[in-house]
Amino acid sequence: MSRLVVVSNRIADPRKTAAGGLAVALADVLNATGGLWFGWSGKIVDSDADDVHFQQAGRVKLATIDLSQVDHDAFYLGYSNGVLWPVFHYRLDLADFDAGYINGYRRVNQLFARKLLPLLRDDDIIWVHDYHLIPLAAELRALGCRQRIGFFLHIPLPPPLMLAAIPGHDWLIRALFAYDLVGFQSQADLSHFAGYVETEAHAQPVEEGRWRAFGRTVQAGAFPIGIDVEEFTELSNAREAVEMYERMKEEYSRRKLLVGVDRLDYSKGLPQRLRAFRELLAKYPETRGSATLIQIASPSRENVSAYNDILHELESLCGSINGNFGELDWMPVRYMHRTVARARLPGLFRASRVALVTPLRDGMNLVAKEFLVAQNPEDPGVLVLSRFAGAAEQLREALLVNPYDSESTAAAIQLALQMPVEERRSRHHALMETIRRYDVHWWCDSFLAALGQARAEEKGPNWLRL
Ligand code: ADQ
Repeated sequence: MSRLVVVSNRIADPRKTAAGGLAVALADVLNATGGLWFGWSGKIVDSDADDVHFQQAGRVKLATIDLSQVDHDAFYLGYSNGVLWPVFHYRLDLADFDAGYINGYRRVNQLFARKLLPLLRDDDIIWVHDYHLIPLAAELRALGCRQRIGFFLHIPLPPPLMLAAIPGHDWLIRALFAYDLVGFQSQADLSHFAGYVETEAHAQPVEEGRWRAFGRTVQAGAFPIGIDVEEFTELSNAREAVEMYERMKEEYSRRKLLVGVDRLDYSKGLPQRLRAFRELLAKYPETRGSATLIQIASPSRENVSAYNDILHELESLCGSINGNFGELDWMPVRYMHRTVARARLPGLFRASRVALVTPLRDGMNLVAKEFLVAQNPEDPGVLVLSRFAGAAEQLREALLVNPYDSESTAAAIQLALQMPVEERRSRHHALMETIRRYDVHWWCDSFLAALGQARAEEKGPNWLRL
């Protein structure tokens, strides 16, 4: 069995619960093959970053490099989170196309390639993750790397014309052709890829899921990411989650709880969600005094300016809803700008009648799946899910909403609050079948199986030019 090498911007010690489902899932296959996980250490150093730091986590070797301040600012804050993140989430208005960022982005990808190459063995299989590292395979190939390399994009891919707004978009997409397999979260993303390469790069579809352009052929497919159902079920039954559940049930015994758990990010549709909740209170008076929304938004990328704007907008919306609708003995919204320990999340989910997962755009959204797994199947809560989350392609029995439309979202929330237990059970049952079938192990196995079969093609050095 070939050794698996995973490359991502950040890495996690797979043995720790806080690492979450993805790290746990990758740990299984990394462990089985005595694998290597390579990424940024999270440290910024004064001088040029040179050393690779090693750590052993069970059978898995963790290898990290540091970044200089200049590289970090251009690569991470500038290009990855100031250009790719907003554009890929359809927010051209928030993108900062400062020309310098792309050079930093390329420089750090070259650094990753230079530092990774000597650690590779001939029969390794390399799996690169996410938008920070799109050109990594091209940089590795330029150094002579011949191993099989797959790429998975965790965030959405926007429609062709929106992609075309990125200066250097042709270079970026061309870089994807250095991979043997490119995976997306949804059919929508895959169709945007096909649309882009066929219209902008005049690619020829060679056969199902394969395109030829730039003198290269690449395979692409949709591999919707799942969660580790067993791990999350165990977490739900563990002491911390049970205590959390009991505490919430006692505290809110007279109310119906609605829950939102997100990173604080403009893609998550938080202001729109609060406006829909305000609409619910205004339009359905019976919800006043009885419905409480707990919104947790964990701090994220605080040194990117668009994130501060959303923070202030949220605080002001919560304040005005509580000010206008609150009573001495009832606060409609409880908003917390912090992270909840992963071990307590399932307790919060289980105590909630409704989850509001209403991003404006999301690659997948794992909170939607975690909420469902945490429910009591006999008396489950209802998922209100944005049709613009990748998860909506799979979770058809959720109440799908358009988060831009606060009136219809409010109506869906009201439906969720009133839904009889039989309907809640049957929807939950159907959703759980999908979540179990397409769990994170299915995702991992099917991606790696497809990568194993993807016809590797000679990609000689120097075919990628900026
Ligand atoms: P994220 O944008 O971070 O991930 P998401 O999938 O919702 O989004 O969450 C990932 C994990 O973070 C989940 O396990 C969730 O429980 C946890 N989490 C989120 N908010 C939290 C909070 N406030 N406190 C504690 N834990 C929190 C990116 C893409 C997604 C895609 C994932 C995986 O943007 O679309 O689903 O990668 O591919």
